[in-house]
Amino acid sequence: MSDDDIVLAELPDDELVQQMHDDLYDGLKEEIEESVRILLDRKWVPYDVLTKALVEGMRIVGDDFRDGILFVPEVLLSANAMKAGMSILRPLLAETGAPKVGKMVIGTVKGDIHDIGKNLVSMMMEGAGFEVIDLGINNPVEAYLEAIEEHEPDILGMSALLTTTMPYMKVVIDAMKEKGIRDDLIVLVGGAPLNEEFGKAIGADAYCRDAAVAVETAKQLVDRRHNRGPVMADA
Ligand code: B1M
Repeated sequence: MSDDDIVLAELPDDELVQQMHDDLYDGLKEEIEESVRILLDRKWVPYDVLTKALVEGMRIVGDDFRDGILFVPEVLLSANAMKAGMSILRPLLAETGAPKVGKMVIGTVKGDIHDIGKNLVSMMMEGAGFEVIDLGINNPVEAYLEAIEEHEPDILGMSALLTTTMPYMKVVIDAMKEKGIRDDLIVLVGGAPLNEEFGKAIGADAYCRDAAVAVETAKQLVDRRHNRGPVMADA
């Protein structure tokens, strides 16, 4: 059977998810949108559609990009298909009647245009009840500082996917220190080439391996801050 003959709605769940990995690989935006809707109609929870179908599919794309099997134009198509799927899930993941638990400004650093992971973190944070101000990609230090001043967030999140752009996170943190505002907020960093050691070395509060860890870490650190109370003077 050729790909044209496949009726997505007739595939059982496991084959449909497999087909989504293939469609993501081939950058087939409309097929991805249709499959996301089918899984939702079958009562899949949005988080499972996101992680099992989309993120896993993008992991396969990433491996073949690394190995020189896929190239930038193809990966761009995959990224577009991924984003189309994510945009259906976004409102569902953000659907929470809970009061806002905190505010986060997030952006990808200067020189870096990768935004899928950052968008995922934004979606999951919104879903967990945070208000998120997303600065997009390629952000110079000034953009972060202006957003901090304007929005007074509890958290600053930075994303970098390139070994050449990750050091820029330190530029931002150092600028915050210079302005005397570093300790006013929690700084979380993430992105595939980072690790915990790097996060510590640049003076971030935490490195977040993935979006779920970002949510957990954000909740814990915001809680800790709120419970800290006023600092008592020595009696
Ligand atoms: Co690029 N790219 N890319 N790319 N790309 C990588 C990152 C690379 C690892 C591929 C490879 O060679 N294996 C490699 C970097 C090598 C390195 O520096 N170590 C690379 C390269 C080299 C490049 C170019 C230089 C290629 C070229 O032009 N020759 C170029 C650079 C452009 C630039 O930024 N200036 C480039 C371009 C592109 C595309 C435009 C084609 C496209 C981006 C499209 C887009 O984002 N809109 C693209 C893509 C898609 C990738 C891969 C294949 C996939 C990234 C992705 O979306 N992953 C990637 C390979 C890989 O990572 N395996 C690759 C899925 C996403 C869900 O995961 O982003 O890791 P991730 O996010 C996770 C966590 O990291 C974490 O949570 C997220 C969700 O769980 N996280 C955070 C991320 N940000 C966070 C922020 C937080 C917390 C957690 O704040 C609190």
